[in-house]
Amino acid sequence: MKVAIAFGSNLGDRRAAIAFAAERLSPAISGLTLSGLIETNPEGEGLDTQPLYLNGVGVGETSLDARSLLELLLAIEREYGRERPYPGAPRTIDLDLILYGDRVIHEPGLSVPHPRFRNRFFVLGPLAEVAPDLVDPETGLRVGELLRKLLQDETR
Ligand code: PH2
Ligand code: MG
Ligand code: MG
Repeated sequence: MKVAIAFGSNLGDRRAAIAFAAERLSPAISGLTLSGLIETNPEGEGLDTQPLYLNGVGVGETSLDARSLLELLLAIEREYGRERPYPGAPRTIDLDLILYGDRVIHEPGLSVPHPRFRNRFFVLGPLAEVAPDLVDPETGLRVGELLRKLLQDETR
């Protein structure tokens, strides 16, 4: 299955954290292609005083099922020592499953497509760089189109 995973870090050595995660993921995701990394303002209620994020997206093929892939993402976060003192806290590494092929899954703890990815430049920007033609199964739109829409909405 073709998958897209978002990487984010806004605490500690951000670049090293993302490199570590990509390294750990690569055995499970063949042909893992990592986008360029962009520095972004923290988005979300009350998060605007936090340090800047470094964000990127990786795409590739996996034979893991969605739940196993999610477990792997959480295991890598734990291995890197991510702490979760409160929701939205600054984090050394955040790995989010954005797309799992054309599958739509909304279960406790596992939601793909990621419910907010269409509104997040820090996901769509890097994703459009490495996989502009991936289709969002919930809207039928390609990633490139979603990005164009987001940018249009923001400049209106
Ligand atoms: N992640 C969040 C909340 N806000 N903002 C940016 N710029 N980048 C992120 O990765 C991010 C965020 C929740 O995971
Ligand atoms: Mg996140
Ligand atoms: Mg997360």
